[in-house]
Amino acid sequence: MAINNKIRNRGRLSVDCPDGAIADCDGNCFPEYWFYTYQGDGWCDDRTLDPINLACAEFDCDSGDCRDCFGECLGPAVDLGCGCNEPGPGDLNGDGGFNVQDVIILTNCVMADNCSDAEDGGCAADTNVDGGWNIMDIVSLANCVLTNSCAGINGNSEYDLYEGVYAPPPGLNAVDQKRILERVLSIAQNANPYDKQKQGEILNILEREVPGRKTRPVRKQTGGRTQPVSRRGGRVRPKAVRRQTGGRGGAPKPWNR
Ligand SMILES: [Ca+2]
Ligand SMILES: [Ca+2]
Ligand SMILES: [Ca+2]
Repeated sequence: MAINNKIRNRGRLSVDCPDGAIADCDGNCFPEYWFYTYQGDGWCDDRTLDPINLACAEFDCDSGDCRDCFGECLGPAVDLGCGCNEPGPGDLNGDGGFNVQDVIILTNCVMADNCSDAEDGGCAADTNVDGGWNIMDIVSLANCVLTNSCAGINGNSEYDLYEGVYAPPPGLNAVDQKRILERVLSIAQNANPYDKQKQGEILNILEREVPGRKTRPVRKQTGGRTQPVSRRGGRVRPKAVRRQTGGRGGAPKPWNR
């Protein structure tokens, strides 16, 4: 891409910068090469970590780096693998989080062989993203809840850092949730993926141990849809999160004007 095309709309901001510098969205001057380097590099440069801010119309919302899946600049919507603003794999109850409640719903639909009857065609239940539904999905979900990495399976590891995403359900603390999931894994990991007896054992553990469990199997197409993730309120963009670390070295200061 030609440099002059990459830095779009340069000069529109009425800020005097030294020669070789350009003003960012906040009117701070930075060396031109910062713009070549940061605009459209796949990282959202909204001054969260580095001091430069390219998340405005003048820089095409950092050439799209800071747009959400609906195209809104700095918008809250995320695509976790089952569509923009839809619950992603592992979030079977569509509440935006991943915990043992989701494991219960998953185990129920695996046992009933009806995960694909859900409104999303079984996308949320296919936690190992192989197109099928069996004990391996239970293993994958239990493991990713234990390691706070369920959204990362679909390349959305930033979402894994959102506040409360791995909170256990009401009435259960994190220690007990961990213990229950480890018990589930101790059976599931060595089981034939289609073994109904093992699936039943897992369900028994969950039903005994999880308070206020919900046994509804999966959302049906005729049922009311749970609210999209970002309209629940309380969901915020992750703070100070990068997909990589250390790629840029120390953060320089804006140039003096
Ligand atoms: Ca960028
Ligand atoms: Ca959930
Ligand atoms: Ca699967």
